[in-house]
Amino acid sequence: MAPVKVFGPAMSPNVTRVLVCLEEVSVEYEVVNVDFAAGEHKGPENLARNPFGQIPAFQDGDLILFESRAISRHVLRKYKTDEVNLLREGELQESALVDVWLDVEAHQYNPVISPIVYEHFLVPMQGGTPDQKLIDECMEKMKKLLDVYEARLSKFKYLAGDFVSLADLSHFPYTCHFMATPYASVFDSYPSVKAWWEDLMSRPAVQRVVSQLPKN
Ligand code: GS8
Repeated sequence: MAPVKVFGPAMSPNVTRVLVCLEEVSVEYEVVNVDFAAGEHKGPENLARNPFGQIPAFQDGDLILFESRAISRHVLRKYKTDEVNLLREGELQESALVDVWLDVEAHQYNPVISPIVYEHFLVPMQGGTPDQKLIDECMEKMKKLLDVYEARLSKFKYLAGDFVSLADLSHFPYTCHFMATPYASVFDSYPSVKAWWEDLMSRPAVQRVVSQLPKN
């Protein structure tokens, strides 16, 4: 069977999210680069896959998808096994809690962490100066968020309960980059969050993706 295709560079966080899911369910995949510098993401081929001209896009046979969290859910639903059920499908309460914490990641965590990563790494790469005021504001919001995460993770091993799920894994891409910034030490004040992060990083699927990423 032809491997599924993921369009976009592996190091781009929303692409990384999809790769972690594919690794978790052991599905063979091909990463097809989309050259941002050449504007390929806004070209007709990528627009046909993702009408917003963004990455990632994804192809599984006839099915073409975009939006990394939707792609991730598709992958985990289609390729789930009895051992690897990272959406907790078939368990009404557990899957509802996975949805809750997946939404927390998308709507609370991502908007706070992504500007820090963007300002710290991408802005200088593009010749600009990081907006320190924005970083500082996001760091203040980050601490408030981590208070909530610490309370949750001091009661449960993972965000949705005592089982790992997409809700946890979805935090990996931006946190991985964040951990290479000088701001990473904020995690030291949150022992349960730190233990959770170390546990996620020790997962073989996560490590296989890490090995594909350039070192920051
Ligand atoms: C966000 C995709 C996105 O912002 C998702 O897939 O989760 N909600 C979407 N992609 C960025 C690259 S960062 O990984 C992108 O393609 N930016 C170019 C643009 O917006 O023009």
